[in-house]
Amino acid sequence: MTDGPFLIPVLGDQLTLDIAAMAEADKARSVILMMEVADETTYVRHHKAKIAFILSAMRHHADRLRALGWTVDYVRLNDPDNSGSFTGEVMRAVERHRPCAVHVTEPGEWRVRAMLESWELRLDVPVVIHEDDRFLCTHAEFDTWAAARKQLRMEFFYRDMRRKSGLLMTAEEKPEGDQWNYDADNRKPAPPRDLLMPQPLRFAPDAETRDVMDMVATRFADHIGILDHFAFAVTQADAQRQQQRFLDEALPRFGDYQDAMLTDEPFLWHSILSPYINVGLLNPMELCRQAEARYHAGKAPLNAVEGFIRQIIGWREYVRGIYWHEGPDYARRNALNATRDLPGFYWTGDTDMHCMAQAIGQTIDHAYAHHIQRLMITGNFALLAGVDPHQVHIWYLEVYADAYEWVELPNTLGMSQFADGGLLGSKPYASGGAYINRMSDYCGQCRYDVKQRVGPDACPFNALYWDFLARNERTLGRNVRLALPYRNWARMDDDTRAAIRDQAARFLGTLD
Ligand code: FAD
Ligand code: DLZ
Ligand code: SF4
Repeated sequence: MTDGPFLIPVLGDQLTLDIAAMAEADKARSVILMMEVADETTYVRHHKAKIAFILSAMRHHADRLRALGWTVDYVRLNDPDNSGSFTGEVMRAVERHRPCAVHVTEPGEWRVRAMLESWELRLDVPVVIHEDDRFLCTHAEFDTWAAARKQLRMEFFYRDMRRKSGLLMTAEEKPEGDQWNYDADNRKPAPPRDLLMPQPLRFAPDAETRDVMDMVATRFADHIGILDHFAFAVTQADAQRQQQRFLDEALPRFGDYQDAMLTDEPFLWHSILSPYINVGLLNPMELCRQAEARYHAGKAPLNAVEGFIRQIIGWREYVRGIYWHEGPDYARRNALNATRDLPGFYWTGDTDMHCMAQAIGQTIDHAYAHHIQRLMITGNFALLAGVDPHQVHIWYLEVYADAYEWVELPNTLGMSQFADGGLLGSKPYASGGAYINRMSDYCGQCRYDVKQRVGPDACPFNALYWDFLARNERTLGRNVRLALPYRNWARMDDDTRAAIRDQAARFLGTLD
């Protein structure tokens, strides 16, 4: 043990001033290490805007820490001696600073966790890994909750989180409004176009962000996405401005139009806060408390506020719990044995299916799509087409600015692709064109006819939906929640069924 400083590595999604490893640290005796490294920028081929957002937010965070009196050792991606990995950079920093110990906050994925756990042996310095306390539910609490149950349903987990946080709970410990969940009120279809729609704030890139964008444009030219529309906040202050914008202008209608989709309207009444929450610029509990205050002040209805809070203390906490509970092999599950390659148009948006072109096009433009586009458009199509869920997982991890494995993987592999065999959802999120037509204005602008199942103009989602059920009857046929569609399939005559399957086969043939 030396009498050197404490070395505190802060990773790119740990941009919170009081991140666990720093909470007890003494500024005068600590060196914060921040590392832009090739491994992290290329372990998947992230969208250009995702890389630019994270690196610029890291640089701004380092500036803020320095202004607050911390010593920050910041390694840039293009530094000539950059070793390219967290481990290599921590080893170099240990040489530079001769620390007495390394304190780090646990990372957000198994891959990086394995790295951190190897450090003590490799560095010959004590390494303390602190639990990330930015979540409401600890790993131990989730494991205890899961151990006591046969089925790990989000709804019951969520109720526990409501009780634990006190959010939307009455003095009698009852749910506000006497109901836990107002989802049934949150399924309004696409709204009229003349309804005033709140657009998210756009933040003009400053000189530092422009530098990062130039570097990203050159170094990651072959990654998906464009930087032309880059307008993310890269500081806590700006992220808080977008939080305020959401609470003031979008939250009141968030519930009503949560599942709606409109052509050329990527954002609707969504918050566009996930990139900021996930890197640590925004505090999710603080955000929930502010949303709750809007309800009590009569500024937003209960269905909106409950729906929003459920996404954060329900879904977000729940998928994180599942990710760590299920272990690193979760990423390899493939309950429906789906093996098709992801079609090339997922990288270009070049398809006649208007719904897919819209969801993928805005993903390329903004590194953003809202939940129902991810689940019921791009996810649904991959599920129906039988795409290898691991390839689908990698795509989602690459293309969204908010994508980190702990949150992306259970959403993709579990919720969207049913590859965990129903751990997350009691039935697959599979649908034909009728659902998309009900919730959006897409079909009216499509070259396909959503009402047709077969023929050259038939909406591909229709035949693919029935083909998916037929193909997976052995695995899904006894699922009570699919009893009705399987009965409808059985009622069709042989010729109709053969024509639908033939239609699906011909369409799938065009994807190969
Ligand atoms: P809003 O609609 O405004 O929701 C508010 C907040 O709730 C979000 O910012 C987010 O923090 C949280 N939230 C909502 N739904 C979920 C959910 N299912 N899981 C976790 N948190 C949720 N979210 C990510 O943060 N990262 C991902 O990599 C990611 N991958 C996804 C992949 C698939 C296939 C699907 C179906 C969903 C995925 N989600 C992911 C969840 C959700 O789609 C995004 O959180 C949401 O679209 C982000 O946009 P927003 O901030 O406008 O969300
Ligand atoms: C996603 C990402 C990228 C693109 N680049 C970096 C980086 O250069 N340095 C860094 O510290 N973090 C980066 N990240 C986020 C990390 O991948 C993330 O912190 C780990 O996945 C652990 O959760
Ligand atoms: Fe999508 Fe089918 Fe509607 Fe076209 S008709 S937008 S492919 S659901």
